[in-house]
Amino acid sequence: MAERVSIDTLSGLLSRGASVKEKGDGVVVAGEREQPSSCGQEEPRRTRPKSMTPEYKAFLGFAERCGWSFKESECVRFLGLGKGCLIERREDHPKMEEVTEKHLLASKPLIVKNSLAGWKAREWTPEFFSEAYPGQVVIANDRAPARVKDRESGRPQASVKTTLSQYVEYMRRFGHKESEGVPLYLNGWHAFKDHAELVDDIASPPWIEDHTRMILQEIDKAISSKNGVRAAPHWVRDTDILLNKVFMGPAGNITRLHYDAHRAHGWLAQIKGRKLFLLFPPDTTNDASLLYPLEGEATTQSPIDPLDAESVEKYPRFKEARMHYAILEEGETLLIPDGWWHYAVSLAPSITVMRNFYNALSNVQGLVNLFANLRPAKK
Ligand SMILES: O=C(O)CCC(=O)C(=O)O
Ligand SMILES: [Fe+2]
Repeated sequence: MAERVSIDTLSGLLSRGASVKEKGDGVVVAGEREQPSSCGQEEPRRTRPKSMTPEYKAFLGFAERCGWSFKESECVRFLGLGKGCLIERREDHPKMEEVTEKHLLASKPLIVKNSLAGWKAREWTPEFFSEAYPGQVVIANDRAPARVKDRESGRPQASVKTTLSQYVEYMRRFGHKESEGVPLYLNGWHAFKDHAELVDDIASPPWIEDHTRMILQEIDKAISSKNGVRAAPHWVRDTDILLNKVFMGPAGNITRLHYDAHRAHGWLAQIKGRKLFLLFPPDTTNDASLLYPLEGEATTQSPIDPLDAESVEKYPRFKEARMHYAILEEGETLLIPDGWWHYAVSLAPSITVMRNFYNALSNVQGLVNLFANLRPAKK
């Protein structure tokens, strides 16, 4: 198990090459290395290299080139990735049927501005969380998603177990100094499972046709009539709630290029801060494999870092991929239809709510397949 660590050791741990333990899935957990007693003398200087993932290095280079002022229109020029296509953005609130047809069925991303009207979550800040749930245990990662390939290359994802109050303090202090290493990302917190009251602070966007709960109920009926046993009470509600997540962290937190598992659609609501999203259409995965999907990973991922010129050179077909991009601003919601590749990097301290969802007309099969593979436990 991961050891719980304090704020003073949180970032230092990774930069000092903390001891790591396997947790499965290519994820390792950082624990404080035992220090010999210093007998009142100053601790010897550590010589281990600083923790600096290639992705974070690439982000810092990008931020330098932009002078840390990221304008959407200029991003593409700084990326040096050709023209790209700005993701459609709407100011009005589109009708649900229209979004289903033009975006879910026609597979086209969309951003809706001012989409958080009535959400109490608009008042969320990192401090709100640390005051409301100071002792909540959370795990922060130096990169995401986890990759088997990282483990093979000897640089697996490192994770630190800490409390929300420690993490928020860490976030407040984080200043992009080399000595701090990579910003740790709180990207796997199931906030709504741990604190059911938070569900009241958000709402499903009225323009999104989300049938997830209904489909789960049908699956529940089908499984229980087939096996003659009822599933655990509340599993439908619990499974549904697990599809919602809160992501929080400093500028420079990165989600590497991937697409979401089980054919899920996703929406991401930006509560605080701004995030650069780079998206690539599903057909990039076909014969040409413009994104060079990695073998053997739990989720479908690409080895390409779009912010890193060397990585882009190394995978020459990538230049043919049609990039769609946007900076998601506070109060905006991004819809990513199933199969769309996406890369995200926080450009400022950020809080995002994400939900994966299913729709009866488009991706329902993904959810059915997921549960069709379940077998009743052997007696
Ligand atoms: O970091 C983000 O906001 C993107 C997260 C994401 O795409 C995911 O967890 O599947
Ligand atoms: Fe994703």
